[in-house]
Parts: sequence; C-alpha cells; structure tokens
Amino acid sequence: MPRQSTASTCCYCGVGCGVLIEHDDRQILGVSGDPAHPANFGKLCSKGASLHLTGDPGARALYPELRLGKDLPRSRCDWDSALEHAAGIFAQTIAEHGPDSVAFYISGQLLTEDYYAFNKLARALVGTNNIDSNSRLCMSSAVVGYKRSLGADAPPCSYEDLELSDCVMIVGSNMVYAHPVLFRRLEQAKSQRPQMKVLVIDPRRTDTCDLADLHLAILPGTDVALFHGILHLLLWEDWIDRDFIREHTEGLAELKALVRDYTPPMVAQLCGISVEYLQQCAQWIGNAASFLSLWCMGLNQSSAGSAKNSALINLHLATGQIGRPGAGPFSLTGQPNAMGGRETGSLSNLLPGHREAADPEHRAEVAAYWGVEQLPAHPGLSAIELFEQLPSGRIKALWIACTNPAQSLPDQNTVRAALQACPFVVLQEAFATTETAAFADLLLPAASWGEKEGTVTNSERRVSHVRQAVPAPGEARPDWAITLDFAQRLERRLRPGLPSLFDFTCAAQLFDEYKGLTQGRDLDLSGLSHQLIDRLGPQQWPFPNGVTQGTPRLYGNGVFPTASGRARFIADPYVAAKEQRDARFPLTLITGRLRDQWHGMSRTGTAAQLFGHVSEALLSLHPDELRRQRLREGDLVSLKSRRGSVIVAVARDDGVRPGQAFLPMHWGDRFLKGGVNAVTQSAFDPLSKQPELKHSGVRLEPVQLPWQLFALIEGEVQAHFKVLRPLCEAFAYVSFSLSGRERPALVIRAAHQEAPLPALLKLIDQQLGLEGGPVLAYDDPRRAIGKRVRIEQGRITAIRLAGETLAQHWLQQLWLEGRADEQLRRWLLAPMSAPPQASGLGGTRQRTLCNCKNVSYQAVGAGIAEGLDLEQLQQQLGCGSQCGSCVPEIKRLLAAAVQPASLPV
Ligand SMILES: Nc1nc2c(c(=O)[nH]1)N[C@H]1C(S)=C(S)[C@@H](COP(=O)(O)OP(=O)(O)OC[C@H]3O[C@@H](n4cnc5c(=O)[nH]c(N)nc54)[C@H](O)[C@@H]3O)O[C@H]1N2
Ligand SMILES: Nc1nc2c(c(=O)[nH]1)N[C@H]1C(S)=C(S)[C@@H](COP(=O)(O)OP(=O)(O)OC[C@H]3O[C@@H](n4cnc5c(=O)[nH]c(N)nc54)[C@H](O)[C@@H]3O)O[C@H]1N2
Ligand code: SF4
Ligand SMILES: [Mo]
Repeated sequence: MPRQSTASTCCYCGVGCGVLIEHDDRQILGVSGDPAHPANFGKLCSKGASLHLTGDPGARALYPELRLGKDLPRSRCDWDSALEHAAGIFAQTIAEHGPDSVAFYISGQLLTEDYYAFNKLARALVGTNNIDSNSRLCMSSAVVGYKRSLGADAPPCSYEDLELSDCVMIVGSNMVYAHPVLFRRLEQAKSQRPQMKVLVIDPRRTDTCDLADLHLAILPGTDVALFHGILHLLLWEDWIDRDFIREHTEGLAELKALVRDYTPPMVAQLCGISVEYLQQCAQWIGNAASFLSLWCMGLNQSSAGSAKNSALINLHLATGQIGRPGAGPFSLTGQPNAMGGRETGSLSNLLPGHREAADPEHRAEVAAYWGVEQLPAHPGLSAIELFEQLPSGRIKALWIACTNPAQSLPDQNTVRAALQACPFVVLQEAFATTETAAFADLLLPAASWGEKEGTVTNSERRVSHVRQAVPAPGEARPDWAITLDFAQRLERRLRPGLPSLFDFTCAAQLFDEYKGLTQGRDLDLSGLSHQLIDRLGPQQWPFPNGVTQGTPRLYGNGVFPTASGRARFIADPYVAAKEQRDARFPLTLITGRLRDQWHGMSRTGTAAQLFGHVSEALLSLHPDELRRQRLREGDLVSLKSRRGSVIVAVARDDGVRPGQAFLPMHWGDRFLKGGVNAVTQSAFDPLSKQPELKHSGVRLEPVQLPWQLFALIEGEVQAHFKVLRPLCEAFAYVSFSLSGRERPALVIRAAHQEAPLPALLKLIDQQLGLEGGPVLAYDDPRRAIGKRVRIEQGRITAIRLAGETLAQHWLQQLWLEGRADEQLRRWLLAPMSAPPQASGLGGTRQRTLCNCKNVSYQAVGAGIAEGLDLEQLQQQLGCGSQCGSCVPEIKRLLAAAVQPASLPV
C-alpha cells in the first residue's frame, strides 16, 4: 500500500493543532504538524508528535462485551445483542421509574456530532436533563464566568493576540506542559518583543515561570483576593478606562465598595506575596497598551471557580482591555472539544446553541426544532451530584462515554462504590484497560483518533474538520454511530410508530442539523459545513450563513450579549478554599499535569517513551518540608486526606512552597495503587458545580514496608500488565510504568510489610518468564532476598528483585543499554544486593529530558559541563530543537550549571 497523508487534528489539548496523519489505509505510520493549520502552523508538542506511537492494539476495546451479573465476567457479544440488551434495560427502567432514573456522563473529548446525538437522545427521546460531561471538572467555571460577566460563553480572543499583547498574565495555567504549542508562540513573541511583560500567577514555580518577568507564588485558592487587590490599586491610581466603563459596563459601584477593603497590605498577607510584587503587577496591567490574560485549571477547579473567573474579567472591564488586538480574557480550554461540548449543550444545565435548560423559551425553541412536544424542565444532575446520587438507587442505568470517572473524579472511594452500586453501567470506550472498564456491565468499543470523522472547536472558537485516516480496529465504531444505533432501538420501544429522530447516516448530516440550532445565537455556525471547512480551512465562529470568513475577535463594538448590552462587573467577595491547613492535615495538596502524559493515561500510558521524562508517581515537596518530615527523596509515605490515602514516593522540588505538596493527576489505580484521586475532594463551586480538584488538606504518615519488589519484562507490555497488575494487588504499594523506546518493557515497583507467600512470587515469576530457561537466579531465603534475571542473546529480557531492590536502577540501565556482561553475572550469583561499586552508575538511572530527540539529563549535563550554551546544545545534541517543551528545563539546568552527579533521578 502506498503511504498517504490525511489532514486531521490532534486529539489531546484545546490548542487544537492540525496534524497530518501518515498511513497506508490500514495503519497509522507517522504524524507531523499541519503547516496549513492556523492553530499551530506545523508545530506539534511531544504528545502530538508521538500520537502514532500510542494506542497499542493490545489495550484497545475491540468487541462489545456484556455481563449479566455483577459477579460474572464480561463475555464477547455482537453489536445487535449488545444494543438490544441496553435498549431493553433503558426502556424498562424509564417505564418503571421515569426518565430521570437514567443518566449520561460524557466527555469533552467527543466530537461535536457525537455530542449532538447524545443531547438529542437524552433530552428529546428519554426526556431527561441527566446528561453531563467531564467538562464539569474542567471548564464549567469558565462557562459561568463568561456568561455572568459578558453574557455568553464565548472566549473573545484569538491566538494571534498572544503575539500582539504588551502584557500577558498567565494565571493558574502551566502552559508549557498543558498548551505547549501556544506557549512556544508566546515565547517567540517575547523574544521578538522583549518589552512585552509576562506575569505568571501560580502557587508553584513551574517551567512556565521561566518566561515570566514576574511570578506571584500566591497561596492556593487566594486568586479572588489578588484580583480585587489589583483592582483596588487600578482604581486608586486611576489606571482605568472611564469611557469604556461608562459606555459599556454596569455594576462598578457595588464592586468598588467591595474592593475598597482589599488594601495592598491585607491582600499581600492573604496571598502570601509582597506588597511590592502586587503593586508591580497592577502597574504593568494598568499601564499596558494591551493586556491579555490566559487561565486554566488553577482558576476553574476551585470552590470559588466562578468568582475567580469573574474577578479576573473585572480587570479587563475596568481597563477596557477587551475586543481589541492583544487584549481580552482568554480562557484556555483543556480538552480538544470542550468548546464543542459547551456549544451543543453538553452540561446538564445547558441546551444546544448556548441555551439554558432552565429557560422555558429555550426549551420550546429546541423542542420545536426537534419536532417533539416538549423538553424536560426538571434540572439534571451535574457530574459530582450524579455520582453522589448513585448509591441512593435513584439512577438505575448509567451510560458513560469517552471518560474514565473511576480515575478522574475526586473522592474515588465514593465514586467506585457508586459505580459498583449502579445496577446497569454502559461504557463506550476506545481502550479496554481503563479503571472504569472494570465496572462496566456493557463495554462498547469506540473508534478513536484517526479512525473517525466529525468536527471540533478549539480554544479560539475555531472549528476544524477531524478526518478519518484508517478503519477502526476490531468491531469498534464511531461514537455518534453507536449513540444513533442505540437511540433508534430505544425509540422503537418508547415511541413506536413515530418517525425517527435519529435518521442520520453520516457525521456531516448531524452537523447540518445541529447548526440550525445555532442560527441567530451568539455562536452562529449556520454558514459552516464539513465541505466548507474542507474548502476554506478551519474557521472561527460566529460564522453565520452568507459570510466568507470567520470572526477572530468578539466585542470590538463594545456591545455584549446581556439584556442591557453592557458587560457586568461582578462583586463576589473572596472566600477561602474549603480545606484550610490545620493541625491534623497540615499540608495543601495541589494536583496537575505532567508534560508527556494525558489524563488517565489510557493512550499515553501505552507509549514507553512518554515515561522517559517522569516515569512514576512522585509527590513533590519543598526541601524544607522534606527535612521537617524527616524524609529523603524516594522514601515511601502514606498521603492521607479526610477521604482516603495513597502510598507514594516523595521527591524534592523547590518550586513547591513549604506547607504544600504537588502530585500529578495522571496516576489512576492501574499505575499507582489507589490512584491520586483517592485523596481529593468533591466540594464544588456553588454556581459552576466544578469540584475543587486543586486543593485538598493532607498529611504524610510514615510507612514501614521493608519488603520490596522490582520487576521488568520486555515485550507484550499490555498482556503482562493485564496479568501482573492484579497479582500485585496484594502489596501495599504498587507502581507500574513503561520504560525504553525501541523495545518497550513493563516496570513494576512494589513494597509490602512482609514477604508474600512463595506461591504468589512464583506466579509473578511465571508471568515474567523467570521460572525456567536462560535465567540466572540467586535466593537467600533467610534474608528473604531473591534476584532473577533472564538473559537471551546477550541481553537482559526480564528482571525480578525481591526483598531488597538496591540494584534496580543499575539493572534497568543495563537492560536499556542491552548489556549483560561478566560484572552482571558475578553480581547475580553473589549474596550482595547493592549494585557493584565499579559499575560507575552509582545506582542512578538515565532520565529523558528531551523526548523528541531522546536526550537524557545526563547528556545535557555533560554538555553544560563542557561549556555548551542553549544554541550549541540544541545543535549538537538536538535537545529542545523539535517541539521545544523541554527548553525551559534546559535553560534552568544552564542557569544552575548543574553537574551530572546532582541530576534528578
Ligand atoms: N500534558 C498535558 N497537557 C494537557 C492535559 C494533560 O493531561 N496533559 N490535559 C488538558 C486538559 S483537559 C486541561 S483542563 C488542561 C489543564 O491545564 P493547566 O490548568 O495549565 O494544568 P494543571 O497542571 O492542571 O494546573 C495548572 C496550574 O494551576 C496551579 N494552581 C493550583 N492551585 C492554584 C490556585 O489556587 N491559583 C492559581 N493561580 N493556580 C493554581 C497549579 O500549580 C498548576 O501549575 O491541560 C490540557 N493539556
Ligand atoms: N486530581 C485531579 N483530577 C482531575 C484533574 C486534575 O487537575 N486533578 N483534572 C480534571 C480534568 S480538567 C479533566 S478534563 C478530567 C479528565 O478525565 P477523563 O475524562 O477521565 O480523562 P481521560 O483519561 O482523557 O478519559 C477519556 C477516556 O476516553 C477514552 N477515549 C479516547 N478516545 C475515545 C473515543 O474516540 N471514543 C470514546 N468513546 N472513548 C475514547 C480514553 O481511552 C479515556 O479512557 O480529569 C479531571 N480530574
Ligand atoms: S499543543 Fe500538543 S497536545 Fe495540544 S493540540 Fe497541539 S500537539 Fe496536541
Ligand atoms: Mo480538563
């Protein structure tokens, strides 16, 4: 088959980069940035550039699977019986208990056409507003912020505003990891116009701060106080735009009265920053020719998320910094089509076309368009409420699509119990490996990236055509097709004899029906179609019928989509985060993202090279905090909150302030026993109902787990994962990861109070292929120490250390380098556990700094020691020359002139 290229988009973040998928009509062979796509002009980050390496077929869901009892295993069935079964149960449940006894929990990663099908199914056919999405955990505070302050849920800016701005404030966003291609655009703009000011507001000193002229490490949760403090200074210094305020806003008087109390000393103290920094920040904002703010989860995932959003927008209204080039409040969207979700009404309180489920007129409009008598008036459950209600038995059938709630929702003990209690759980998933899959009574295999067609909207309101390159594996089907097929079967039961509401044969037809619901609304998409995007390229809404180009910027005329046409100042007082540090829980736990992993890792967790930068779950603490807790790097601790606990290793990070701790959000129960969200809380914002995932009160407790296990097995990673993870369930601490590049391996680290029964170790050894064959073994049963290594054709292919694991990094390095020399043999057959002194590795392992070019910290450190600067490092080693996500880290190493010996391990 000849190689071909299909233009599509990246399925990860809301930047919405265009990609060219290289394939041979059967398999995806490579991926590169689409030079013609206006979101990225050919650039990709490390995640986008490695898309073709992810999605191991061994991890995919390939066939429908059904179980007829909670204690039974699922078995393969055909689509017809799977969907008939589901339609039967839904119909019966609705008949017996009413439409609100079923619910749909969907995802910001679906395509617009998928969302539209789900919304019509839930609201028009079933007659329930119980349809919510994981965007509740992500964007719902931004939705409320835009609607309350400006009248509609519409980010008013364009990416080019990053280049045009004189002052950019990045708040609660680690752009260099989470929106890397946009960050590079900003980096480039600042290098061309160094007078551009960049402010970063984040409790942690992240790599994003590398670009900052000023970093305010505010105490977590204090953003509203900070914004009010800035406004106080803007008003006091008269750095405001009186004409704009008079002509285009309302409500300043009330806000003025509120912020009078937010004096600089009071705010500085609340936020834990200096008065000088606060003043500097206000001065730059107040005097900038153009002021742009970029924000993400540091604001949204908060019990004050709505207030944080509006308090930030207040600053733009006071200074008239909106609707102009380089200016405006620009919320960065998380998921690739979170915007499409908001547009199609995929939160319980919304309806398609930026409408409200609570508004009788809006309901009537949509009902008329769909040709149904009415839409349900009863409010639907939001994500957190839905899972809280499951155990009460109110919801009897739950349909989950394209999200992994048993990993990503807070307070996992409650969530898992709820999933267990729900009588019928359907999961529409591309990967069979997720934590939620274990709870599914019916698993429906979904086509995934590169295998399906539709549209997505990115952060700058730009709609792209997502194109299919290859067929889906096994019997997997596109989400919209699954949803329509189910809906047709359900309507035959619920409204027999009536014409179908779901008579669509392709995604383009769904889009064409959907766009009619946006006509005349702020987001008017009525001029768009799949074909038009193919002809003119991706377009920014509004794009009404008849126009020939999209809309780069909103509100240029100062007219806002509120009743009065004016934007509103919102006067919400500062309210502290729910769990303040106290004697029992003296640390604040912050969670967030890593550079190379995506959420619950169902996709990125299949590519070994994406573990090169950070290979396992580590809890980051300030060096003073480590000392206070009497911990050394690598020690295991029990991280406890009021809800649960998880055992994790600690690491040193002086970017985290004392009194705080940081844990990446990615590690679910599969990779880290218990998972990160065992400790987080479900407290949520009163308006947006978005949970406070960024802020939990925790403490560290010492653990005594003297018996340790280290294992590595090359090849067939998913098959080994499937068997070995359950076998390791017996251990108190369990951490799984992948390693290597060309020959990936599964790596296990575990620890327990005492040695396990020999039979368990034997089962593990069997799976590792260490029970026979070319295996070197040494056992010291008295000390419960055992080491086994399988060597084939001069290379290590499997390792198992039990009892003590001092040599783990040395062995892993030997494996990586394909070495199995005399030194290894001698060490293996001797009663010692530490690696030989002469190995020269001192127990450290290589960590990848640059993933695109596979350059380690050690290599960069050695280059720096030789005196190379950034450009020379980029030229000679290649690091940081492709996606650029690692450039801030290289710069930091250069600044610290770090020697190889003290590099992170
Ligand atoms: N690599 C990668 N990129 C991603 C994703 C991914 O999984 N991996 N996911 C995508 C999605 S869905 C999303 S939503 C985005 C998220 O993108 P971001 O929001 O940028 O990422 P996070 O790391 O979750 O959080 C950002 C920062 O908020 C800070 N923070 C915590 N509490 C506070 C606070 O009270 N105030 C302020 N000002 N800051 C605070 C944290 O220290 C953290 O550095 O990333 C998208 N991009
Ligand atoms: N502690 C903590 N928790 C958090 C956060 C945090 O910052 N801290 N962030 C929150 C945020 S912002 C978000 S967005 C959520 C994300 O949380 P989730 O939505 O649970 O994240 P994913 O792991 O991306 O789940 C998407 C699922 O869809 C599957 N999938 C992929 N492609 C397709 C497809 O085409 N069709 C179907 N049907 N399935 C597909 C994937 O295999 C994956 O399991 O996590 C939230 N949880
Ligand atoms: S920035 Fe990276 S993850 Fe986000 S869309 Fe672009 S390539 Fe994908
Ligand atoms: Mo998100």
